[in-house]
Amino acid sequence: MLVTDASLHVVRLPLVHRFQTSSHAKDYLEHVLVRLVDESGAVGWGEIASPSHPYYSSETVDTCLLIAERYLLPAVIGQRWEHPAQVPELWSRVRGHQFAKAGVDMAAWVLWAEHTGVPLASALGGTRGEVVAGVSLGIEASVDALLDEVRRQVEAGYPRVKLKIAPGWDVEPVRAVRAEFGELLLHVDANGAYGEASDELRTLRALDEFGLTMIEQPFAPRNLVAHAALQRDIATPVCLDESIDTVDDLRTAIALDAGRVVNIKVSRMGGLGTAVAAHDLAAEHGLPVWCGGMHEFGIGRAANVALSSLPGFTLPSDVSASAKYYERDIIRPPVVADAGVVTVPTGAGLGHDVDVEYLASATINRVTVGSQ
Ligand code: OSB
Ligand code: MG
Repeated sequence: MLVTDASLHVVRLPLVHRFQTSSHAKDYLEHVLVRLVDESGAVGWGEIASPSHPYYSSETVDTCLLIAERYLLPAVIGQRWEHPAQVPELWSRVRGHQFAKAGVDMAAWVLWAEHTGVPLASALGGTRGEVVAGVSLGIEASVDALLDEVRRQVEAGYPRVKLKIAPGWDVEPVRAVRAEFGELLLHVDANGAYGEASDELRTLRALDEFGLTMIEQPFAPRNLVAHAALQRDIATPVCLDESIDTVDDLRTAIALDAGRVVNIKVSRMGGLGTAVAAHDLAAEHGLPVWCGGMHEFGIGRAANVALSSLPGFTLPSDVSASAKYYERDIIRPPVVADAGVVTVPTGAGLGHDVDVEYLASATINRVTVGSQ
């Protein structure tokens, strides 16, 4: 394939429910959509799902736009490739910037899968026709408000709920949710908000008694040693998210036994090819994985569904229906979940159409890169 033209579209969608994590709160999200056009005029879309602020990773919408425009797209345009796994080699000199890379990589996979006539899931090695979705709930104003939200999601059929925690919002909400929902698959995600002071370690150890499926990213991303020490102390699996940007990070985490579950996020790992490689490595070591989300719009969400169809994704993924986040999504049909189960599309490529008219109306900035 030969990409001749590309554009970057900053799209803003309002969230149906305000989302608060240990670091920030959001009412709307802006993601950068990547449109690649090949010499025959075929189009492939990808999504850069970076948050606007550098609180989850060091990237932002602005840095992604800059890196994609100045380095990634110029590296791809005019270069012939046979398979999307070759595309990251074109920008191998660019260090880091995983979110920006992930969106361009995804567009290349979608372009190739559509051109070749295979579903994205099969192109990635997916084997499952359905994937199980879980929901991720932010920090709420009160325990009662959280219980209402959990009830709403359980009634919608989701079999797994993840709760964001932070110092001061941890044991009490978890105890309350566990008391009302004894059987629910429940896990917590701290986004690195805990330190190694003895009171914070005590709190994390106290979470061991609630039968959680995992405690996700309690400590700072590079602090693998603290994760390994906590994992030695508790029976609940520690899950790594922000700590794993590359397959090498995963090898290090496995060597240190720093976690017994891996959250594989396409965005954080720089693309679909790396996510598949991480899945394969985890499977070799018997580590269960699940696909994490970044509140993706439909394009990134559909790619997460495709990835989650690989056999090692044995835990529910963050691929809840578009409607949990957005009144109207930019793909048709939107991603839908039936009793917490999402059907993997069987059509070529993404398996959804991009709603270009709605996308245009929600676009706040557009940059063109290419030969014309
Ligand atoms: O840590 O998984 C996270 C959203 C933004 C930043 C970090 C995270 C999240 C989520 C989103 O939990 C879950 C989803 O997309 O459904
Ligand atoms: Mg997380």
